[in-house]
Amino acid sequence: GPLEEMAIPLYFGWFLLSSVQVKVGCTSMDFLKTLDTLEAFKKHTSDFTGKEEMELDLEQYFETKGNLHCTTKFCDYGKAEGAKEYAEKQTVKDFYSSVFELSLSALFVTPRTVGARVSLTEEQLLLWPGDAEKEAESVVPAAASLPLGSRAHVTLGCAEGVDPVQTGLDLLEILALQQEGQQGELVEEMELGSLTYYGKGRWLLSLREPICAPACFSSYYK
Ligand code: 2AM
Repeated sequence: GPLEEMAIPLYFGWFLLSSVQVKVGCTSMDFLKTLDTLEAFKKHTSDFTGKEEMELDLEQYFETKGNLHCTTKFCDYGKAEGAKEYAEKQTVKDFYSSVFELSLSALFVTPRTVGARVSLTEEQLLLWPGDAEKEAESVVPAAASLPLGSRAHVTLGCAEGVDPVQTGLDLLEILALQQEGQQGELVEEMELGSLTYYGKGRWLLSLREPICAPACFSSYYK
C-alpha cells in the first residue's frame, strides 16, 4: 500500500548532531570575526562591497544558518533528476538514520557564501551521488574532472538574497583553481590553520585540526 512507499524528501544528507552544531557555529563566527580584521582582507573588501577600503563586518554580512547539514542529494520531493533512483538505492536504505563522523577539513568564504568543506571517507562516498560534481559543470566547467565528493560541504551562511545551493558551487570553484595549479596567495598562519586567498573574494582556511562532526544520515521534508 502507499504507506509502505517512502515519500521522496526535499533532500537527503548528514545532519550534524546538536552539540557539534554549536561548536561549528562558534568556530565559523570566530573565523569571520578574525578574517575581517586582517590587513590582507581589508585590502580586498571591494570584492564584497564594490567599494575600496570599506569597513566590513562579515558576521553581519552573512545570514547564518541553523540546521547544519551536508546535503548528499537534493531531491525536490522527487522533481530533481535522479531523485527517485537515489531514494531507492540500497545503500541509502541501509544507512538511513545511521550516525557518521564527518571530517570538516576547511572553511571558505566568498562574497556569496561561507561554508565548511567536508572530506568524505570511502564509506561515506557510498552515499554520494555519482553525478553531484558533473551537475555543476554549466557553472564550474572543471567540476566534472574533480574527484567524487569534492562538492561535499556544510553551508554556514549566505549573503542576502543568495540561495544555499551556491555554497557547493563556490567550493568547487576554489578546488578547480587548485587543480589547475593555482596555489593562491598564502596570506597568514592563523591559530585555526593556514589562510589562502584565491582572488575575487575567495578565501580558504585549511584547518590545522579537522573538526570531527558526528552527523546522522537522514532526510528533510519542509
Ligand atoms: P546546501 O546543501 O548548500 O546547504 C535545501 O535547499 C537544501 O538543499 C540546502 O541545504 C541546499 O544547499 C540544497 N540544495 C538546494 N538546491 C540544490 C541543488 N540544485 N543541488 C544540490 N543541493 C541543493
